[in-house]
Parts: sequence; structure tokens; C-alpha cells
Amino acid sequence: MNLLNEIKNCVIKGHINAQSRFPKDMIGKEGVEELVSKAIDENISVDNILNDALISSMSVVGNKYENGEIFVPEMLFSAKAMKSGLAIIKPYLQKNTLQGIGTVILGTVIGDMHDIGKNLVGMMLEGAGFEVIDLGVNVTKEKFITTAEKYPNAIIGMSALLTVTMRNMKDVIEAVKASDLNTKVIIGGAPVSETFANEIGADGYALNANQAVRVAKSVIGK
Ligand code: B1M
Repeated sequence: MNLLNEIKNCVIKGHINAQSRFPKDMIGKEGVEELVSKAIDENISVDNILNDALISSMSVVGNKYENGEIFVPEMLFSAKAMKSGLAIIKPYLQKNTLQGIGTVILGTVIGDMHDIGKNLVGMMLEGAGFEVIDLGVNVTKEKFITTAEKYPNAIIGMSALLTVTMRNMKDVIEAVKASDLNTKVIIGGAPVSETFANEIGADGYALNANQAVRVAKSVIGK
């Protein structure tokens, strides 16, 4: 198995490192942390590690969950393993930091606990020179608005991974429009689309973290 496939396999199985006690058949074996570090040492591009190992493994996890092969606890182990890999590549994603482009108030909408994609978007934005105010997950409309009032030039960036929670983005956008704020709002997340973004009146939509940077810059004319 090549290194990227080994990383992918460890994320799918939720195996973080050689000290991890999960899964039982991998105890003592190298996990995501060791293998991602090894891939970096072997000059495998960080983009490949991110897209071909870490992100692609989560689609496999999602399919397995959908097919009833795994359940929420296993999905959680995979998420932890994915995050351990992201933590290692984070400094490489952010190497060319230029500060001061703008500010993004970032959060996953109310009712939604998914934060891997949102965190990745945050890392890319910081790497591109944005200040990121990360409100975390399960963020209420009120929290987005009160934070935007404190940072009037900031963009609001919302993430949602569930079809039932993506609708909550509309409430935030309506609240922004009903206020005196001139805040731009960008959105993203697996179930979200450009059409949905237009429907709810978002200023921008991004399919992935790289696009999020481009969209964030474009809504503020940079
Ligand atoms: Co959940 N989950 N989950 N889950 N989970 C999904 C999303 C699901 C598609 C799995 C499936 O059925 N195939 C499904 C949703 C179905 C639907 O609504 N259509 C699902 C479900 C049902 C659930 C629960 C309801 C399960 C349950 O409890 N019965 C539950 C909900 C809890 C809640 O939120 N209230 C739940 C829980 C969980 C865990 C906690 C176990 C865990 C999350 C851990 C965490 O995030 N800390 C989890 C995981 C890991 C997943 C999957 C497997 C992976 C998500 C992920 O991290 N992807 C997911 C299946 C899948 O996506 N294929 C699934 C990798 C990440 C890099 O991609 O987040 O899409 P993504 O982000 C991308 C883009 O979307 C975009 O850029 C990112 C980078 O490229 N993007 C933005 C994201 N935000 C953006 C914002 C932007 C711009 C771009 O601008 C601001």
C-alpha cells in the first residue's frame, strides 16, 4: 500500500498513532500522525496529503455510515484521526502568511456539530492573511450578529453539513439584512450549493477551502 493509501486507511479506521488503543488490530502500529509526518519527510505535496488521503477518506467514512457498516462512534474516531492529520499539515498550509487582508467570523450553524471542513476553511483563510474569529460549532444567529456588530468590516462565513441545518443559514442572512450591518456573508458545506446560496441571498458560495479564500477576497473586492 502506498503512503497516501496507508494514511487514508488509518483515518477510515480511526487510528491516530502507535499509542492509540483503537482499533484493537492496529495497536502499536503507525497511525495518521506518524504516516502524515513521514509523507511530509518524503516530500509528498501537502495538497496531495490533504485531498488524496485526508479529505477523500472522509467520503469513504460517510459512505460506510450511510450503508450501515459503521456507526456514529466509529465516525467520531475517524474525525479525530482526520483532525490529528490536519494538525500536522496546518503549518505547511499556512506558510506564506500575509497579514491584514480582512476578518472572517466563521462558524458552523446552529444544530450542527461538524467542524472539520469549517476548520480547514479557517486554516486556509488564515494562511491567506485573513484574521479568523472562529465561533465554533452550533452557533446561534444571535452570536453571529453580535460578533458582526463588534467587527463591522468582517465577513460572516457559515458552514453546514446537514440538510436540516443548512436552512439555518437563511435566518442569519435575514438577520444581517434586517440590521444596520453591511456584512457580507459567504457559505459552504457538503449539502450547500451555489443555487441554494443564491436562493437565501448569500454574497458568496465556495465548494471547498481553496475556493473559500477566493470568494472571501472577492466579496470584499480584493
Ligand atoms: Co456526520 N453526517 N453526522 N458526523 N458526518 C455527514 C455529514 C453525512 C453526509 C454522513 C452520511 O450519512 N453519509 C450525514 C448527513 C446527511 C444529510 O444531512 N444529508 C451525517 C449525519 C446524518 C450525522 C448525524 C445526524 C448522525 C447521527 O447522530 N445519527 C450526526 C449529526 C450531529 C450534529 O451535527 N448535530 C453526525 C455526527 C458526526 C460526527 C460527530 C460523528 C462526525 C463529525 C465530527 C466533527 O466534525 N468534529 C461526523 C462526520 C465525520 C461526518 C462525515 C463522515 C465527514 C464530514 C467531514 O468532516 N468531511 C460526513 C460524510 C461526508 O461528508 N461524506 C457526515 C471532510 C471535510 C473536509 O469536508 O466538511 O464537506 P466538508 O468541508 C469541505 C467543504 O464542504 C467546504 O470546504 C471543506 C473543505 O474542502 N466547506 C466550506 C465546508 N464549510 C465551508 C464553509 C465555507 C466554504 C466552504 O464558507 C464559509
